[in-house]
Amino acid sequence: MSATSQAYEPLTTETLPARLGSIGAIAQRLGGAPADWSAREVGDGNLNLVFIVEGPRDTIIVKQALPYVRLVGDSWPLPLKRAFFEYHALIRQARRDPGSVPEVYHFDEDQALIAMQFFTPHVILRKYLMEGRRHQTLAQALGLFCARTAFRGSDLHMDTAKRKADVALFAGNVELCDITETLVFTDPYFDAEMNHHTSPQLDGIVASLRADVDLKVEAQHLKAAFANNAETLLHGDLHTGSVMVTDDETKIIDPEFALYGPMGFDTGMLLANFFMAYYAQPGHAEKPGARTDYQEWILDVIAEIWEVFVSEFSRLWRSERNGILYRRELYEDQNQPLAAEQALGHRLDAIWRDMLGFCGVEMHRRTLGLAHIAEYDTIKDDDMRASCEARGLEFGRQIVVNRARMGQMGQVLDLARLIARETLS
Ligand code: SR1
Ligand code: MG
Repeated sequence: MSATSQAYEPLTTETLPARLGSIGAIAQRLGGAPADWSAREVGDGNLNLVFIVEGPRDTIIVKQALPYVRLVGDSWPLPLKRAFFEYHALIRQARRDPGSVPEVYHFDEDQALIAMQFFTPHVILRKYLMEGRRHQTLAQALGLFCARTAFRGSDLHMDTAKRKADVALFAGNVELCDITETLVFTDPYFDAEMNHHTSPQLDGIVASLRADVDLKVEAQHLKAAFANNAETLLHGDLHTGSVMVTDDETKIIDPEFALYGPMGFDTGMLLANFFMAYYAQPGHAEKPGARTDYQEWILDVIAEIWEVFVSEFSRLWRSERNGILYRRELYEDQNQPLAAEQALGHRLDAIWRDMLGFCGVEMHRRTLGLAHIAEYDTIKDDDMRASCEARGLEFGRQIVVNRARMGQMGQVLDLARLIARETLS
């Protein structure tokens, strides 16, 4: 039984102070008595309850899993244990990239509840990008987070015993892996029950994507990589709704989909969400053409995230490669540092190719599947929305199918620009 000595029960704004009042870590942080605390529910994600709880001394976040998918309702049950995986991912991410994620104040496994740091005046990055706001250090922070968590959570850095134990621990996050396997890699490519898209405008392109043999073969290669290649501990759901920013800070939240998977996955998902923000800009422009410069800024951010990723991953490869793989005995210790550089180049090429593929399928599923994105959904004019979405779909298809032949970020960005300018039939 948990510290609250109760069987699992979802919190409400009314019950929260009394139910959490006896937990020392929470009570001390909030200050005063539970009767002095106020709570509001602000969860706008697809799965959980999220409360902002304010006390006389401090304000915290209390996140609690629900036993079902909030977006769909209780017809889709979902285990509470996802809070356990989120907690374990958060404490690992805090070690691997200090300061990037909320500090955990209290975890209650029975209540599927995490009390953690409240970021204010931060806003969700997705909203920030829709408003056309710029940020100086965003790419640096995101590139570092992706590289540090990818490298330090992998067998390039971890010893055998810790690594095996951790892979076994996160292997239990079965249902959330299943959501990604199904919603990202399968559903967009056939007429799945929960799919929806802007219709009739996108009907033609949707039919052609679902008939596209090359695309469907590549999508299943990517699914195989996701399911089989336990290279590192991933965030698992790193989109722009999982990032909070002020004009000079960047924080990463919500790693409940954490799993061991391929190194290019988190960066691919993240860049997909920037590319969709890029294609959505005409739908948010104050007047035609008003967001053209801003679109270029988004492409600059994409390029810088990848540049920072490569540079930090390479730095860690040279300085912290103490794990199971690519042992120094074989390279540096034999006075062959160039051999280690050769191996690094091969690993980065593989991450790059995977990253492009995951980026493309994420762009498809956020347009055709169950869970869409606000950048597109808030464009009221159906024709305008369809025009933005169709470009994202086309770009996604190109990078999935041609990723083995796309060697440079410049080439990818030129393709994005070309498709943005194209007259679509
Ligand atoms: C049923 S959950 C749908 C989506 O919401 C989450 O944020 C994940 O992205 C998941 O795929
Ligand atoms: Mg989430």
